[in-house]
Amino acid sequence: MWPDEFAARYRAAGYWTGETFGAWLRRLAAENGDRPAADGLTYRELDERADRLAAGLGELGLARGDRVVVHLPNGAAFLEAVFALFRLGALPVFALPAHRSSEIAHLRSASGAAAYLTSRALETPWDGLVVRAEEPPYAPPRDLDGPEPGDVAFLQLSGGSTGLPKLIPRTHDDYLYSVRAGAGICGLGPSTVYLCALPVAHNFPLSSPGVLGVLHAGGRVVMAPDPSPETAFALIERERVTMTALVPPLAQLWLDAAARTRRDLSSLRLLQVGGARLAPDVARRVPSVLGCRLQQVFGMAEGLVNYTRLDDPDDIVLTTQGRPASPDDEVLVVDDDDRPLPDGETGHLLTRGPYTIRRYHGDADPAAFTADGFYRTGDLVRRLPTGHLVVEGRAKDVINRGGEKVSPEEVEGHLLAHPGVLDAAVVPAPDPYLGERAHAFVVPRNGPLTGAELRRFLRERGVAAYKIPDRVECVAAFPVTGVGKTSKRELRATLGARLRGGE
Ligand code: J2J
Repeated sequence: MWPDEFAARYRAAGYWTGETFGAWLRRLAAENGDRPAADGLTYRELDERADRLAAGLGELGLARGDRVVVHLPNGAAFLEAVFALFRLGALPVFALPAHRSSEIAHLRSASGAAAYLTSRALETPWDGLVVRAEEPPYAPPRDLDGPEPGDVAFLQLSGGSTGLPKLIPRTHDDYLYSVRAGAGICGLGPSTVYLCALPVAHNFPLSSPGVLGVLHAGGRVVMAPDPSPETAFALIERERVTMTALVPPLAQLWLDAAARTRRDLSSLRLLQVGGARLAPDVARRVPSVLGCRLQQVFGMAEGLVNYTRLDDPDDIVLTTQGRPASPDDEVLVVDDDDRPLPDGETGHLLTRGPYTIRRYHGDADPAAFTADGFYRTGDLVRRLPTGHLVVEGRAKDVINRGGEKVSPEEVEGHLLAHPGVLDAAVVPAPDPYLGERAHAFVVPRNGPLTGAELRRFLRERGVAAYKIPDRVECVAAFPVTGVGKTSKRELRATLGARLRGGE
């Protein structure tokens, strides 16, 4: 993935330490033994279970290099499963709990997965090897060849780039570095108690510094079955949680609920918010209402993660999305012709570094990378002289629905599969709570169509609920650009104007 000279530099700098996830957990178990790791499991138990599950998965025929779709809710079983796969050198392909049959089928075909590791509550149809978390096929541990530190450890789903969701290959070396860097920035230690409220398979709660960062520091992970204030506040009180991570709409929900709760939230020291734009007035309420520090996190599953620092001045924490985790993260802000812009001007964010990919799995979408290996994030940012980035917008065709990324192209494809739909265009509509929601414009083929009917059609096709357009509107025709393409810009403007008109 990285040219030799870069790999050599990242090793020499101590970023890539040559450890695999399997060896890493073994070391943590030796260091932390009977200390609690996650959800009632000690470090040693997690390590032993990963060994026994790896052996059992091996007996079922899984081997190094195989891909396995992992579709599990938050819980210790997720950690057991992925560490078992890491030990085998098989690659987890991370699905989100919200995913349904259409997403699982896409992950399967894009990765060529050999098996599906799931739980009864989430399971979707799969023709082939299915392993359920309720019946883990443990077997006596045995020696396994295992992967190399430079091998791809897993495939993560891209939320960030235009088109159908792509798979992101992350190596043991690069991912462990991003986890260690994040753990240092957030000051994690053995007394850290992290509440995993977001779905653990997502890059943010998994690695920024998230569950893996807390394990690295010898801390304790508490898995929340859902991120509602009711569930989370009870866990914070009972487990004396010190830190958690949320997307902006949840932060808003928690702030509203915290003002009325009887739960004791006083153990909370740090709230990380990221995944989508955080409004400054919501940011401002975090310290006063929750009594803890705020950290903004602007990251992407492709790599680069920016954090505001714990000792940054308040105005930086409230109004920027942080600065890169690594001194060797290279960040360029460029104009439409890839010419670098001075600090303070808004442009396209390009990046490369010791934990940012240089290609997608199967070389999908090569245009997302420059000739010299920078990833085109699709984000429009402005850089301050301090190096902090402010996210100003987006150039890619993605809807960021409160942190959940929706590809309009994917949803349009599903809508076009309906026999009554001649054309479809999905665009973001401003929303005070989610930031954006999805609005589908549809041209019916013959006769009227209702939004309810189309939404039902998408549900029945097995599309995740968060991708189903919040509104569906039938129109006679789409506005077109000079070259005859559907003008999404004009459709977006229509929605914006309506909102301003109070419609
Ligand atoms: C505005 N937009 C943001 C922010 C991400 C940590 C945190 C988040 C993600 C994530 C992650 C944003 N303000 N604070 O992987 O490790 C938008 C950008 C970005 C895209 C990436 C992590 N934080 N975004 O959200 O892969 O548009 O990762 O390119 O899901 O989310 O989405 P994703």
